[in-house]
Amino acid sequence: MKRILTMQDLSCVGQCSLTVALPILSAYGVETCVLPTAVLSNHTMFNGWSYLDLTDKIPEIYEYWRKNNFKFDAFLLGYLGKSALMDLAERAFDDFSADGAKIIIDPVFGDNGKLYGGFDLNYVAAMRKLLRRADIILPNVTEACFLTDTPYPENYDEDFVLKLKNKLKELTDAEIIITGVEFGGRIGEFMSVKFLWHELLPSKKHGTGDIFASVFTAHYLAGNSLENACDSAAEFVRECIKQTDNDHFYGVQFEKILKRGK
Ligand code: PXL
Repeated sequence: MKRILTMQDLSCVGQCSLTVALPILSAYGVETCVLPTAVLSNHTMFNGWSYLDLTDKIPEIYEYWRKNNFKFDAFLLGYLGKSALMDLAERAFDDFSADGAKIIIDPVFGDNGKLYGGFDLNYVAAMRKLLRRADIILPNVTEACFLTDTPYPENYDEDFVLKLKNKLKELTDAEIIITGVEFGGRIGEFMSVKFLWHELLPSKKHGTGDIFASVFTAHYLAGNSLENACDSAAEFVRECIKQTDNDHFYGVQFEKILKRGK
């Protein structure tokens, strides 16, 4: 059984980050250890939020992990929240990696051409540096644009995404999977040298990137190819969106899909 450490915020309400990664990875049979970077009253797409920053507590957590010689087969990073956490993430990779441990980073700082509330360009710069350590990165188009200093276009095409990927290649040797690529009435991921297209649903929902990353990681750790892991994750997200009640505005009801056995 694989053991993963997932490092992201704990939003008390909002179906994202840890409240998504923990149930999903566990349901797929991955022993899931968590490192909450902050506790928020709710995610930042609601009307205001409280933010308990746990950055200063992490060195003490590491002390006990070192004492107990904990090692992880993989790391999944999502929303970290503060630039200072990037160094702590690197320390975790240095000190707690089992042999051949995989580092999967979803940079999580923006969408629709904009940074999420609470983020700035210093955070983007720190993330750019952290990505050098990754085996796989999962930026959406907005994040890929910020990371590569590329203006976010209203509309784009195949050629634009290819160029974006080539610019990301200059930042990291990781496998690059650009998520939420959307043009020509289709949505998908750009991976290696090709697009993986899926049915484009009329509604967009919050938190689907975190679900994608969790399901992708579970499939990848189970030994599936990157392409199959992407397809399975996209299929899972699509089902979540389809099964989510129309008036459920702040996330998707992924629990319905987990309950029925994925
Ligand atoms: O789904 C990404 C995410 C994670 N965590 C928090 C967020 C968001 C997106 O807004 O606010 C706290």
